[in-house]
Amino acid sequence: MTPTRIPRPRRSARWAVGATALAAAVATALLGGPAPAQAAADNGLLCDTSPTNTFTLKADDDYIATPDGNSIYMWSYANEVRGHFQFPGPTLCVTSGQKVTVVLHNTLPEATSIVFPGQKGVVANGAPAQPQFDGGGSLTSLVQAAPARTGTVTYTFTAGSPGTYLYKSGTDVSKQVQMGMYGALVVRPDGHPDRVNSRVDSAFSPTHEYLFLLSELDPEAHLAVERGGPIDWTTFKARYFLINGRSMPDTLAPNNASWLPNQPYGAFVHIRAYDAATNPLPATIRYLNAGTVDYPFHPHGSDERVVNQDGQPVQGDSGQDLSYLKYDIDVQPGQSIDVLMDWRDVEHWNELTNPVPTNLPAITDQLLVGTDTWFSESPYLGVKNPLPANITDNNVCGEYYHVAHSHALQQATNYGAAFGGMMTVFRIDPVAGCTTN
Ligand SMILES: [Cu+2]
Repeated sequence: MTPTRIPRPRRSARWAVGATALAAAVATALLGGPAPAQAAADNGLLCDTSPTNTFTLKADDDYIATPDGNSIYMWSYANEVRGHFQFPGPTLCVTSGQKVTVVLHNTLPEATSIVFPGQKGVVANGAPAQPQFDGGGSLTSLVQAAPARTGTVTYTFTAGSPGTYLYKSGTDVSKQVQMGMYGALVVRPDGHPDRVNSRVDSAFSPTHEYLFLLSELDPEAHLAVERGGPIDWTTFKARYFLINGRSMPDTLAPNNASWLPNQPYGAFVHIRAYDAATNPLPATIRYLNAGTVDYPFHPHGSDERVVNQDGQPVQGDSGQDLSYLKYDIDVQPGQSIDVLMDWRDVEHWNELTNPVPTNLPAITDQLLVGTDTWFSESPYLGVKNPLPANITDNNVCGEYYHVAHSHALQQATNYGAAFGGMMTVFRIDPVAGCTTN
């Protein structure tokens, strides 16, 4: 289907009017316009794979868009097979125990490199990957680099313990990582791509796998680099907060949205309520922090089960399950946290509360759109009440929506305007599914 452009706020005031407007904007973004809500293929983790586990990345520059109309100069990676710049870099999916080759072609005006934190025995151009120094003994790079403009370096390693990892620049790290030089590496258990790690109880629904690669940027730093100058770190202040390279509401747009050509990865989560018979497997969300501060991420309405951290299962010495339910997923710089998430107790809700009476609020609490009264009261997972006349109903099949965002609310902004930034939406379809889309 052809994606519909999500309406964008043109001025911050639209985002400063509180939760009602946010809910309206979310619903409009998800359901407004002629296109139906997103199909499963439009969201979830997109993997770059290779039958030989060989990836060729081009370090390059281009621009990204922010929801408030800004255009920001970036450095990042293109998968040279596709040949298109993207931010963040391609998500590389490999299998634990297999040899991985990453060829880096540099087109940037300075040397660059890739480090693979968490991977052991990395080889660069045939030699052990190790820090590089100039003739005076000063560190020039954490690992062998590709020289400026036309350089190439080849890294190989054996994919380690299953989980989620960063790959990122190891050269002039503060600058180049701020400029966008990072991506995710997903290592899958051998023979069980449908598990987070080697444990049977880490199984997830393969069509409900999500990556939340969290980061932030200061456009002034990017402007300085665009003009060929240094970054003034004394005045650095992050203004945009990103999931997979996008800020809310762009996080809701589908993967490969045509209007975000350099930001192919969405962050909209679309699941179905747990049902032992028809939907027994949870979704998985892979949280990964490419920034320099903590991101206390939390979904609304449901805990998530932490099963893997920094590429290691959450278990005891004898293999006993130590996974735990958590509401706030506090992701620290460089850290990865893999969780399982499902939506439970729906049967209970159905018995006791469905259908929820639909009572119109006072006119002053209604959002007026054109000549319609636009009213978004949720039908509460499954049973829709008839709405009064002249009401625009944007709910498709009784599905439920929740925001999920950084609980550090300054990170839920776009250049200071709330709400935006590191925020997305979870959509939960009723147990019976949603035949409308
Ligand atoms: Cu919240």
